[in-house]
Amino acid sequence: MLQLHYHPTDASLMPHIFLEELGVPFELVLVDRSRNAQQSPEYLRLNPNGKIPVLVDGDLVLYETPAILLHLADTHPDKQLMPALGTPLRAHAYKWMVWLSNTLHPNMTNYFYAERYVPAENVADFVARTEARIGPLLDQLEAQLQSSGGPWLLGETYTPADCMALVLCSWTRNLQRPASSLPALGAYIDRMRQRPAVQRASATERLPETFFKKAG
Ligand SMILES: N[C@@H](CCC(=O)N[C@@H](CS)C(=O)NCC(=O)O)C(=O)O
Repeated sequence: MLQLHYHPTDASLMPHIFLEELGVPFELVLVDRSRNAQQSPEYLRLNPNGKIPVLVDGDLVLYETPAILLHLADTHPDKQLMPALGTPLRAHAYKWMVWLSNTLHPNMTNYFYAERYVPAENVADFVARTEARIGPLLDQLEAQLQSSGGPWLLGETYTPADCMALVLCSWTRNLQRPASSLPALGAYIDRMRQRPAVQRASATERLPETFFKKAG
C-alpha cells in the first residue's frame, strides 16, 4: 500500500489531500517533529534532506512534493487529475507546481524559520522583508485565478497545483495581508475547503477551523 510520511499542517498535507482526491488506499506514517524524527537515521535514509513528506510506493521512495504529486497523478491516469500529456494546460500545471514549490514555498520557509537564516537581532527585519516579498507572489496567484476564471487555479481543470496552492495560502493566514484577504483567492480557499477530499484530510490531521482562513 502507498505510504505517506507526514506531519500535520506541513507540506505533506498537499499529497495527503491529493491521495484523498484519488480515492485510493494509503497509509499515513507520522514523522514526529516534536522528537525531531525527520533527522533520525531511519528517516534520513528515506530523505537525506530531513524534510517531510516522503512517499513510499513499493520499492520506490520519493521525496519532493511536486514529484510525489506528479507520480501519483501518473500512476492513476484513470482519475484524470492532470491534463493530457503535451498540452499547453499540462505545461501550465507543471509551471505552477514548480513555481509554488520553488518560489512561494521557500519564502514561506524563510518567514517561519527566519532564525535559521539570520542572527537573532536581524530576525524581525528579515521577517518583514520576507513578508514584503510574499505579497506580490500572492498577487500573482490572485491574477492567475482571475484570468483562469476558476473555479480552480488552471480554470475548469482541477490539478495537484490546487493542493499546493491551498496549503501554501493557508500558511499565510497570520500575515498582515493573507491570501484569504484577496478577492479571488479568498473565494478559492472557501471552494477548496468544501471539497470532500480537503475535509477528509483536515479531519485526519485534526486541523482547526482557522487553519485555512483566520477567523473574523
Ligand atoms: N522541497 C521540499 C520541502 C519540504 C519541507 O519544507 N518540509 C518541511 C515541513 S513544511 C519540513 O520537513 N521541515 C522540517 C525541518 O526543516 O526540520 C518538498 O517540496 O517536499
